[in-house]
Amino acid sequence: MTATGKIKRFAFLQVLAARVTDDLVVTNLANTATEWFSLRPSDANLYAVGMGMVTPYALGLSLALPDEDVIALDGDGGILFDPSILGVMAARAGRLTVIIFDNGGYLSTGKLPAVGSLSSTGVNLEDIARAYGIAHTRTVIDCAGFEKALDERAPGQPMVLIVKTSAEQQFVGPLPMDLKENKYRFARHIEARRHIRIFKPSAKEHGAKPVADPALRDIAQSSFGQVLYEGLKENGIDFAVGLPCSGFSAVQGLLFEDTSFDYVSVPHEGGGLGLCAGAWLAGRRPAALIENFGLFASVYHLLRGHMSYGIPTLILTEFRGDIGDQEFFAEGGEVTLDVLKAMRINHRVVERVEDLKPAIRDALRWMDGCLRPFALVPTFNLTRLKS
Ligand SMILES: Cc1ncc(C[n+]2csc(CCOP(=O)(O)OP(=O)(O)O)c2C)c(N)n1
Repeated sequence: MTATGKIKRFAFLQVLAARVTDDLVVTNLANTATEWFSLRPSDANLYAVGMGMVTPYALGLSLALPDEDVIALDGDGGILFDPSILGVMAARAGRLTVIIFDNGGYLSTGKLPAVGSLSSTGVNLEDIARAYGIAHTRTVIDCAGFEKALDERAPGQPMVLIVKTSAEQQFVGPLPMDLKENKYRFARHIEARRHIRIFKPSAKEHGAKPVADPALRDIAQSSFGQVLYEGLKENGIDFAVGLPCSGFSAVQGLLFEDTSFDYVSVPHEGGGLGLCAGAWLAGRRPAALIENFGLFASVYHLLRGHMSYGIPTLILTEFRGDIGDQEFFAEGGEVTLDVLKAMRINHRVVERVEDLKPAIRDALRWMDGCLRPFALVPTFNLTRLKS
């Protein structure tokens, strides 16, 4: 592996630490996290986010808190894992700065990695960002250039800043907390700063009346998509992501067209779940509307992200391959519930349209107490219900 720059990442982080004030900072895993912790220990940092999730988490935060400055400290390996998130970022203005430390490799996997990342073979990260539509990009190789690029950030204009670094790391000791403590500290920080409540432990135990079933009016006249749309909104879901899939196309369309609702159409379900996690950390109630094959594509994101930190998100999983569907989806259908079970993601199959709204309500209550995702799996036949 050949490093792409001459100056170590720690030197750039020192420059950054001298400049940040109350910025929310989401860091890559391993030494990026520990180096940043040693320079700017703060509850405004979310550390050690997994590969391909740093920029999605930061973008989710930025979308949920558009007047806050958010910084992602990503790596070349991290962003190359799934650069499609840059296209979502380009479509949405925000006070988000994505800094990609490009050392040409997967450095924290070993001191002398033999295998470089694609950036060491000539793939240009700034070209990728621009190809995805990011207008404001820079590549820098020294601290003076880094400072200048930081000064050139324009409010409301997302920026991707590639920093070429040497392969040298600074070994400053481990993080003094696990991911769950980090999640609590970070979210409590946002609660205090924004005067909002993110943690809402079970209302039942505190004497509050359960919310009455919002359900069941006019069901006979409504399609599945309409009831789901109403159920999400009536139960306080205020942020959703989705990748088009036939069973959810009606609800996705309704959410997309609803100008009062924050719906983000994503090119990869895993990145979408990253957005949900970021949005939840900023006080939103997120939902992901994804096909079960998208759930399979997100196993990594859920285990390394939501389940590691303990972050709730309502997952609506389309049940392709369920009985009633075409046989060529059967293998995926057969394992869907087992995959959820293996991930220890609590879930409920919903068969009847009148159970949909109560199921959403109960799932949200469960997640408030248990701080993990919950999946609702409407049967194939239910998703095909016409009014
Ligand atoms: C999905 C996944 N595959 C492999 C790994 C092992 N791994 C840990 S750190 C790392 C390198 C990440 O590269 P980059 O984002 O460029 O950061 P760097 O280590 O170079 O600082 C890898 C591959 C992982 N954490 N996640």
